[in-house]
Amino acid sequence: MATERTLSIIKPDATRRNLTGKINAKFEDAGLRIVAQKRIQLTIAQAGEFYAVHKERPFFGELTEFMASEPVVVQVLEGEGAIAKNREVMGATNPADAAPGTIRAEFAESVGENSVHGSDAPETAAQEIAFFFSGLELVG
Ligand code: IDP
Repeated sequence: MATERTLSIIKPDATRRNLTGKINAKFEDAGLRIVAQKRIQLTIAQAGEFYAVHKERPFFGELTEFMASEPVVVQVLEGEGAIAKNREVMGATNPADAAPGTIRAEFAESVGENSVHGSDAPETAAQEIAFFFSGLELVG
């Protein structure tokens, strides 16, 4: 399997509860390397641009307000099959359905406030990484 990069976001519910280190340990234990990371405060407009694919969904307003409610940690994870591996470590969108030991099973508060975002495919990973990071910020 090829080495890939994926975009991860530690969401406001998790940064608020000081869970960045515990979540990063899950990534590193799974063999994912954090090759870029920064803490930022999104505006509602920026959150809307990032989640544009969901703009017709009923939860769009709630989602963008949540993502802009407190700082997030955006990061690039690298590893063999990193996109799928990260989705595995994250667990299902709804923490009630997430497998034991996954980030969402252990930390997520609800289907909306679910602690982490992870890209779902190579094309979206490339777009989402470019949304937050310049090439100079990626140190492999
Ligand atoms: P994913 O984050 O597991 O890829 P998506 O279906 O792409 O899940 O949804 C993006 C994000 O939108 C979720 O992580 C969650 O924060 C939010 N979301 C999804 N479904 C709901 C819902 O039914 N109510 C509120 N927020 C939701």
